[in-house]
Amino acid sequence: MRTEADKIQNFIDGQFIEPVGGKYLDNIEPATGKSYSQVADSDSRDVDLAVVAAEKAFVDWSCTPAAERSKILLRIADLIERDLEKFARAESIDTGKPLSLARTLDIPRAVANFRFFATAILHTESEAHITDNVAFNYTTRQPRGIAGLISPWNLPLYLLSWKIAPAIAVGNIAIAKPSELTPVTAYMLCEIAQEAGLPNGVLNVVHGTGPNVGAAITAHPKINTISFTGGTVTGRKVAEACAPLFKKVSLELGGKNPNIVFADADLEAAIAGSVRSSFANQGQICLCGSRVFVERSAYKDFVDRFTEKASKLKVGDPLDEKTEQGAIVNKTQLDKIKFYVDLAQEEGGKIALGGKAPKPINDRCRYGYFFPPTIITDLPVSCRTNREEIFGPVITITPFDNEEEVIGYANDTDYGLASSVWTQNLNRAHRVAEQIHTGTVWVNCWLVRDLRVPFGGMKASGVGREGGEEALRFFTEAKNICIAK
Ligand code: TXE
Repeated sequence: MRTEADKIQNFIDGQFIEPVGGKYLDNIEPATGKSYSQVADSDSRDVDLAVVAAEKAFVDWSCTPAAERSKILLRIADLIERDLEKFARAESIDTGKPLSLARTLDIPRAVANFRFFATAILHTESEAHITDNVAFNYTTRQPRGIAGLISPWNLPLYLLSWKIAPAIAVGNIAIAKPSELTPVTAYMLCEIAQEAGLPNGVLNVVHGTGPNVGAAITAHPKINTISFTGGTVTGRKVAEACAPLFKKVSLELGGKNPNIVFADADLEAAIAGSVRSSFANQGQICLCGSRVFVERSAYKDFVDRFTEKASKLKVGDPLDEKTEQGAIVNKTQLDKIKFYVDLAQEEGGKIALGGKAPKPINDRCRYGYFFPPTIITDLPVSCRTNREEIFGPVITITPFDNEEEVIGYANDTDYGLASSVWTQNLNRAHRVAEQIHTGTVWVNCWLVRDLRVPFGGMKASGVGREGGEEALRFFTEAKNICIAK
């Protein structure tokens, strides 16, 4: 299996092929800042080829029995699991995340995505409605056709498989575009799909930039379903491109998630959970709790202990087994993080931890993109640092005096993706969770995942829900057949 130092080609109609324009982009390893492979720099001509293959493949795949589709998806899951270590290493090199995180989170969750949807399609219920003495209605759910699946760089295989698995499980064809920054695991997935016996053309992957490939996918009249995960600004462009063509669209966008700690919480658990939710994957998870609010009576104790714990996170070479904080995905993102740390200080914030790029990690990583866990206090709630998504290991901590106040703080953002509440008071947990405007509220936990629950954001964090039944419905078209009695 090729994972490094190679040309990452497109996968269309079951074949690895050169992009029509013959161009490639450098694929940079974040930990070293050096190019280590080349990725196809495709354009609309490659998307056109994928659509031709997709139309052809749809004829048979949409009629393939669910049990047969299920078997192939289960095989894909088994094969990723067989190669888990290779996938984890490839993803660590490609993204800069610690190998241990890729091994325990991203890749196992990608396996789980395929297994879940492979079996979910075997257990769906059909709906029928009797209309008095007048008619009998039954609803069919048919695959929609060709789905354009566009994903970001932070959890490449996990997020792409979260889209590919339900789309093809219900009989659609997938045209996927991974982020041009992290293309390797999508490439490896295509090899696995071939080995698993997925018919040619059912999964097509077109690599390249957003403006060249992503925009061609959203503009293509024959791709009628778009599932997008990425930044809010890009999400708006996707929505604008899709609206005139009446495409069905799901948008999973950014977040500025509140993490609320009440004084009655189990502080030990809240601190451990908050260190994770603040800094996992160097804070580059849309669900990270980047705004921490702590009830004033526990504030000092929390800040001291939280800072102490975060200071012990080992920033290092992502491939080192002991590393807990790897590299930032690229220089642009690193510069963005530095910009916000400067801005926070201009806005009156105090740096309680971090704030400056570390000394070179080791010789291999001398030119890598590293930034340490950074904690900022003393900022007003409504400042830019507290409102705009940074997407890095930088969080703010703010005290609050009562429930009403902190609910106001939590909701004082354009985003509404996820939140956490730490308290041992059950009534309070329910009360506060009800009033926070986010698609997910975790109580005394973070990132716990049940694939059956609806997942998605409110406000600028997106439109639509993924996961379980929601995904099966998103990727199918309901039709009602009404028969007169
Ligand atoms: O994301 P983009 P970027 C946030 C984070 C980050 C910001 C921008 O704050 O700093 O988004 O990061 C493709 N039409 N998140 O620039 O551009 C692109 O090639 C169609 C949050 O990497 O949104 C990639 O495949 N597609 C997020 C995908 O969209 C387009 C995770 C996402 O890239 C396109 C990552 C276009 N016009 C970043 N332009 C999360 N919520 O998980 C780009 N793309």
